[in-house]
Amino acid sequence: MSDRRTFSSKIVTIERYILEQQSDYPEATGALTNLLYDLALSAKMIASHTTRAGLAGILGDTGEENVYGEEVQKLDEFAERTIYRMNDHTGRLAAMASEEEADIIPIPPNYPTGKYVLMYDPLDGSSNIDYNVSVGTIFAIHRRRTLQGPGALEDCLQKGSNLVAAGYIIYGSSTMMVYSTGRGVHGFTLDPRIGEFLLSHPNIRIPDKPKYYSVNQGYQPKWSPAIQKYTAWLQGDNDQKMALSLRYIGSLVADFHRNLLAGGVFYYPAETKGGSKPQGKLRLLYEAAPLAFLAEQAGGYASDGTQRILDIEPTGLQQRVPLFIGSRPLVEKAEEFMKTEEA
Ligand code: AFP
Repeated sequence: MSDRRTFSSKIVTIERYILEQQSDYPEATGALTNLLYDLALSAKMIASHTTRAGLAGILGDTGEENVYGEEVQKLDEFAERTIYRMNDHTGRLAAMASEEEADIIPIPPNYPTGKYVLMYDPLDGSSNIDYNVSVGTIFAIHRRRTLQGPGALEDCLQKGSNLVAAGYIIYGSSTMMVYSTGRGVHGFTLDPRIGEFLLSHPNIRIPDKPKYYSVNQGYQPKWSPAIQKYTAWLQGDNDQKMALSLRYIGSLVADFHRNLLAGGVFYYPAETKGGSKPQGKLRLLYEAAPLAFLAEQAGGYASDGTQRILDIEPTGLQQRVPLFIGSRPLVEKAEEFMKTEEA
């Protein structure tokens, strides 16, 4: 018989972990705890589809476009519906907002409303699905601002520093849920044999020594001189002769996750020189702010090049922002380069 002491780490399910965290707050009603647990359950349902995507014959476009004019894939729809149906009736939410929808998603009038709003990108990186590349779900939770009744737009248009919780699920070689309620970042890996998320990455901190820079270098001709110089700096044009390796998947959750664990910077800058993306591509509320919350909780930082992402007051659900995110010194370096442009 094997020695039981060989395995020193405890086996902790996400359910138990979330509950234990709640017990530190005697005033907590359990609404946030249950909301996070429902998201973990949604993740399992979505993961069961992403892993069978090819087999189930659900690959391919639906032929429709989302509010940004991008093609919607069938798995997007499944993820969207799953998260909505898991959360519309629980009495924990005042409203939801999804990257796939132009307006806020109200709670049906026959169900009670609650004190939180949930914003989510149901399946980020979905253009990669057909190629078996990792995709992800991103979520952000705010406390509602309005006092009662149905949730309103102003409940969703809050800056990232007000976030109560945020996280993502990555559907990759394994499925992981990574989240923070403002007390560190914790990662759980789904054991498909037992259908449980188990704590695998407690208290994630971005390593001090960065390894990677991540950017779509194909757009380089459209970058401003500051971004060009910053990229050269990352490639070794610096006093320390520190040259980082390039890794870019084109699936934000996967790129962010790798750099969170390995150290590095991801950026999606604004395009100049007649480029079609003057504000970059990524959405403040569904992508930049929740990941910025996680980055800061892990000792990193996120900026739009001139200011902290978490300090940006949103003006619309679909607002885009340039994004620099990851190891703090690397993101601050980007801000330094951007300042030279302003001067
Ligand atoms: P899709 O959901 O259309 O695949 O877009 C993914 C994404 O929003 C984000 O996950 C990536 O970081 C980024 O776009 C990749 O964009 P580029 O293809 O322009 O590099």
